[in-house]
Amino acid sequence: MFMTIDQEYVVATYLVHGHHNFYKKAQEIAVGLTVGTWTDLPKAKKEQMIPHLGKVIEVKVLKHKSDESPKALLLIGYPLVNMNPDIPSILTTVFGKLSMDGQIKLIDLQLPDSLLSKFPGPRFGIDGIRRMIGVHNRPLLMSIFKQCIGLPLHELEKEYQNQVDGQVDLVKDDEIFFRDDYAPALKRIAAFEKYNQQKQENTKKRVLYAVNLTGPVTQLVEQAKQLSNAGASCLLLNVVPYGFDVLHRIAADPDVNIPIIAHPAFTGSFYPSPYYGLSAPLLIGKLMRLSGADIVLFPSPYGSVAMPKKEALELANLLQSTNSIHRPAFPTPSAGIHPGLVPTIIRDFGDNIIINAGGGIHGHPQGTTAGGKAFMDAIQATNSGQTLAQAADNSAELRSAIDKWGAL
Ligand code: 1AE
Repeated sequence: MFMTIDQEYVVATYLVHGHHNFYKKAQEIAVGLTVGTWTDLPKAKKEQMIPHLGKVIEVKVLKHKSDESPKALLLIGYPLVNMNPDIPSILTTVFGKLSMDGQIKLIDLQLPDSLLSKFPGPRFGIDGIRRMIGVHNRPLLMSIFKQCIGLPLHELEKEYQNQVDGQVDLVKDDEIFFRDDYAPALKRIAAFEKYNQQKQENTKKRVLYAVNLTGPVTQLVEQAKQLSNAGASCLLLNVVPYGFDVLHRIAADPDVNIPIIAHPAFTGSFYPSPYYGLSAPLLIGKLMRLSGADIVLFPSPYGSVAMPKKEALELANLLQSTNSIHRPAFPTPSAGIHPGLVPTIIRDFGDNIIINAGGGIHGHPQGTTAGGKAFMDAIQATNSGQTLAQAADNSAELRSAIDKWGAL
């Protein structure tokens, strides 16, 4: 769809609605977001500005129905010399003021390799996380703490054990767990990692616990180092509220030697409109991986907070695809996931994913541990070519889950 990237430019693709002269609009963007004005400049100033001037690469007018407004894709190149190698300067250059200029949506960004290589990308990625956990031949299973706030450590510890006993591979804090006064992060890490070690002796599988990273942004890198030094096995970050650059700096820090899970909190403020904001594949796929997320959550096409399937698949592909610069990150389709959805998720996204559930584990009729087991039985069955109905004949936990939530 897109032309080959020019080494000297960041190329932004926009979807624009409602203009009568898309070529003029493209030219205004290319000049307006780089050197400001062109035709009025004296000759000497023009020469000085040439390296900084944006250029229109392509204008593709799209077909539209008679009752719709005209639309087009505009591809604009922005000189690398105008930006720093960080997401804030790139986003402000290509979509700062422009994001407020009528019906325009940023669909994609193509960065040349020279710029891509200045971003950390995932430190562990899919292979690194599989090696840490010791599971290579099936999707991983992650459980979300669904009740955290206000609970004392001993109750969370019990809840943690219930999840791990259900055979899950990872357990993550809920993203809203900020006020952990009764069970501070360092104490949770100590208690949960101790249980992980006990379990590992029997199962030979390591479970990762993702602790929610919170606090003032100026302290988050230090905080991440402290949690990592204290034995945390994984970090959870609400990337968009804190900022992509926070993820970048944590992922790039050699002292934070643990994987990072990116939560998509707040991204719904940007991607759902066809007219405004950023596309979900760019925001939750490309930018998260670039900035250093090893695991990226996003709404699946089937659950309670659904994302259109085409976008979810494109997003997952941007995380998983191999390139010579950054490791692949784990796609984690989430929200409203229950065991009956497992075959569909694996059919659509493949098995290099993490299946992630909160309510679909804790809401199991026989409790959290049975909830985890029902998922794992569904995963194992799908992986070995069995239907859920066949597997449920040998798994009371899976049978109960299907009776409660059905199967897609
Ligand atoms: C897309 C984010 C999903 C999430 O954060 C979450 O907590 C899901 O919970 P359940 O599985 O829908 O209960």
